[in-house]
Amino acid sequence: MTTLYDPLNAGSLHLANRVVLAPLTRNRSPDAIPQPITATYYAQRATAGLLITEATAISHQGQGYADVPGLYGTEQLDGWKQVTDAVHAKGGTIVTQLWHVGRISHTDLQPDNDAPVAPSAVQAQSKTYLVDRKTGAGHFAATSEPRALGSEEIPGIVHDYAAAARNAVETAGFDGVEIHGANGYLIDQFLKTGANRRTDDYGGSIENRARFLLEVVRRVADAIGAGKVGIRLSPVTPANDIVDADPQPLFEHVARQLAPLGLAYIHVIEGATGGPRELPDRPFDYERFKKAYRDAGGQGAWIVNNGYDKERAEQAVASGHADAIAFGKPFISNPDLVRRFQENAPLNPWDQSTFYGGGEKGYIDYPALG
Ligand code: 8OZ
Repeated sequence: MTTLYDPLNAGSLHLANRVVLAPLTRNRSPDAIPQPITATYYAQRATAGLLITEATAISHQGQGYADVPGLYGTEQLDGWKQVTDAVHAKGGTIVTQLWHVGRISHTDLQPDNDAPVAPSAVQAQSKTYLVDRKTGAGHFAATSEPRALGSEEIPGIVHDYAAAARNAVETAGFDGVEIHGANGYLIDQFLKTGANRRTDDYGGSIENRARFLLEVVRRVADAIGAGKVGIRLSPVTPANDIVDADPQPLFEHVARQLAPLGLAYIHVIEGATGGPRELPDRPFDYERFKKAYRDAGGQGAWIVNNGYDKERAEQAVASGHADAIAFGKPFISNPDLVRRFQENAPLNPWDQSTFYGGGEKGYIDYPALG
């Protein structure tokens, strides 16, 4: 029987075990540059089978929050190289998450203070986080009204994903990338009817709404090799005011199209991101979703996330529900989570007040077992 602590090959990635660090936004990268404490934070967690970094902007236009990192500037890549060197020195495997927020942004964060871009000019009822440069004080702000992307602009954004992937692997030393296709950001906005009102080849039918996602995945795979590429999807999350009228056939189509591409893994958020696993008004059959991928020949690892504890995770791997499990909050407060699981050791509680922004406190000061 396969256990949570067995190794796993996912495309070109070799995981020492099936405990994965979920991507977690921490807002500690001023000017989008990862800091020395960022390297410490990830290196402390290097015993995970796979570390997925916090969401990282592929371009200035892809930025949506204060102090989140990027993959498009020299200093950003230098900062990330310190991170990957520190993780590799400890024998870890690390991929970075490629992020374009689309409409989940604010004019203050955009090039020339322009409107954020989106499939359609539909404002999200959502908040972003800004920092006053003069006082350093942070505050939440409503996301700005976006403008609809012209179809002639789309190839440039697809190119930005591929360029960021190349920067990540060739310059910053990452083992691969995860494409952020979840949580109501740009790719999810194209996928779902609540945000996509387009009448061109990128809107309307399921095939058209999935087109942007598939163009991005193919171009990134061409740039760095499909075996180094994963994708995160969230079929029914309400995060960032996103909704689809009929997610089951949409995601089964996506699964069938992804299957032949030879990706390293598919990473699925089950339910509401960081919230309930079951949403009575948004039913979804995850087994059918996975079956659509496997029946179409998909061989990537199947990683799941959302509210898993040790028992549920061990059970999910033993039963074949998933190949690996991503943990968020427990991994923030337990850098040695794998060892604690294996030894049945108690877990440190997490401090929600230090999740976003700040410095070392609540970031690199959670104790490991002696
Ligand atoms: C929390 C705060 C800001 C961004 C996501 C990248 O939900 C995020 C995020 C989470 O995927």
